[in-house]
Amino acid sequence: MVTQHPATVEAQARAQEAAAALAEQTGVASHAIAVVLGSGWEPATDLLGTTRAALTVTDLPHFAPPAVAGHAGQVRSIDADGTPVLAFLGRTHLYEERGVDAVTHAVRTAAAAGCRVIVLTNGCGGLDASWSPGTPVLIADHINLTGMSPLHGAHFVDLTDLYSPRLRALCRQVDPGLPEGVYAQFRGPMYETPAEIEMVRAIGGTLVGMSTAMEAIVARSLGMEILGISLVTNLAAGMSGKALNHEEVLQAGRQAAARMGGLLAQVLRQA
Ligand code: 8IG
Repeated sequence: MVTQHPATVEAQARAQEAAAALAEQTGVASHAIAVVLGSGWEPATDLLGTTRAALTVTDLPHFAPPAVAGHAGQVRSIDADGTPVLAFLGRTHLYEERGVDAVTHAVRTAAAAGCRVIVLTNGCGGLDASWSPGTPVLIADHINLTGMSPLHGAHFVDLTDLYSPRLRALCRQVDPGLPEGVYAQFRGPMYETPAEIEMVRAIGGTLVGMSTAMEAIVARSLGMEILGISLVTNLAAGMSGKALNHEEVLQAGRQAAARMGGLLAQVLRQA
């Protein structure tokens, strides 16, 4: 094994600390599957299983307080019919300017807590006009437009099949109508211009958001299997003739909660 960059060693040490605190505070020694619930996904949380313990993220070492309305900043240990699930309600984003290690601390903590599968969800804009707000879309691949990497040093990581074909097939068994898309991550916090959306379309992107790709890269570097699901909460800029706002994100989440919660509940039990 190639020597890890000191920044990786330090990030992993912080995650070990957080995982130890998590085990102590939840009374659950190890978790199997992690779920990160992004914008609009919070109403689906209660459908995943029985909550055994709930903490505020900042009760755990090295987590930043939430910066976005609709992000609860909670961590739950959920029993999904015997599968111990670690759920993060909300995440840290690049635009908070806490750095890439803050953005990926939950992923590293989940891996240190024993999780071998991670489900990354988000709210995003859609480039396919047939995806009305409230449509869940499986992430088939991503395009990283942030100009940043969450890895440190000469750490070469293969990203082929980053978003597990096995878990996507499982999702389509549960909900056969689910479309797939290619997620383009921007840094944010501004939404795109209509010209940027046309660029994304030209390079093969169909979803735009401000999260997920950084987390997926780190999850892969740690050997986790990754499922990505976007909730399209708005048509991408320039497509609807209307300005984008955060309230429609929360509204789309409430509207789609039952479908998303049911899907996640099945996946957690069968993954
Ligand atoms: I919710 O249209 C949500 N998040 N970049 N663009 C980007 N992020 C988003 C969007 C969007 N909608």
